[in-house]
Amino acid sequence: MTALGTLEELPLDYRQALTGFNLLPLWPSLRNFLPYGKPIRKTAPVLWRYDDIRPLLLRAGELTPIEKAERRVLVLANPGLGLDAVRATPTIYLGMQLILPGEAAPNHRHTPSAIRFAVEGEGAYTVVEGEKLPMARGDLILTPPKLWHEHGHEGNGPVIWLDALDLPLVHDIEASYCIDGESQPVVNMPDSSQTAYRRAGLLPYTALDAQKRDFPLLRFPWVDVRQALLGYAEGCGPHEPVRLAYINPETGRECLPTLGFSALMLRPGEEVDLPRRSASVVFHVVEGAGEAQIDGTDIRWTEADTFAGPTHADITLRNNNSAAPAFLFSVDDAPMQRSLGIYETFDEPAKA
Ligand code: 1HN
Repeated sequence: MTALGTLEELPLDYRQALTGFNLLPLWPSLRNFLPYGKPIRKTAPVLWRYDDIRPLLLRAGELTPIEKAERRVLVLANPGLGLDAVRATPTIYLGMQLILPGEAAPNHRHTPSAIRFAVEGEGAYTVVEGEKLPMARGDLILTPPKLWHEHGHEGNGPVIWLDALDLPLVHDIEASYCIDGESQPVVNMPDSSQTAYRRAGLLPYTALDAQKRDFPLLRFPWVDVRQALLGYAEGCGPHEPVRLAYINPETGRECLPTLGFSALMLRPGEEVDLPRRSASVVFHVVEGAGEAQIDGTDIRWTEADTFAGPTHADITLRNNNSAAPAFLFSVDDAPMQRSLGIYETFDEPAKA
């Protein structure tokens, strides 16, 4: 194989002439853009401990009134990508958001897709397109692209949740913007996860005749997800990962166009090698404590911690408790990779 030519090999006057016309030779940097076999990844395997985040977020509650923040958030930024890049992985934005009793995070809508995953406290809610969605610990709330959403808090004590957005992608393609709106009238309808889409395998009969809806189900209560994992585990083989995908019940596919969500149960004392995937990934600990190895980096996680891994990573997860299961929530960018036709899983661990 011939080595590619370098920039330095080219005469200075030639390079200056190119620059003058906004031109670049491709060959000196071709291998940066097209490495052989596996992408170049700057994303670091990284852990954000809830014990570190929580006091700083509560302090933000004292330092910055909600009116001066709109959303009171600390961003979980991946140091491998540079903190200024404001992303946990190349495509996934993560933040921890605090809302205090009586506060309101005003109504708006925007092009990036978002989700909230409730971490601590009770009494907060999100209203999405007039549907009031309670946020109990572990609940997943979707705020799909361009839909109105606002948050409030009717309980006592701080409420904290994890935000995940496809903001890095939407911003990088210069398509991210938002519109502010008046507070939404709440329509007199219980949230649909408690009514129309109560059980997997059952749909409102009229849904069979209607066009499939993009976002029929906006809240996935953790109590149901946890119970489903425990039930599913009974039918899984000993080495099969106990992992369930959150889906759109009308299409059977992922519930947002860009990001995918799943819940994982690690049986008591279990260690699982996840198949290597082309998607980048984030894990948030709902219950339990254990370890992870991501591309050789060791991570020790406990409840409410969050950790991230790059695309194409070798990931092992271990539950350190030999008596109780551990539960993780996960976000990945598989849906956007699928829509680009590049999503892959690999049978073999990555070669060093
Ligand atoms: C957003 O709309 C929320 O609605 C939270 O709570 C975090 C980060 C970037 C852009 C929009 C929210 C956000 C966000």
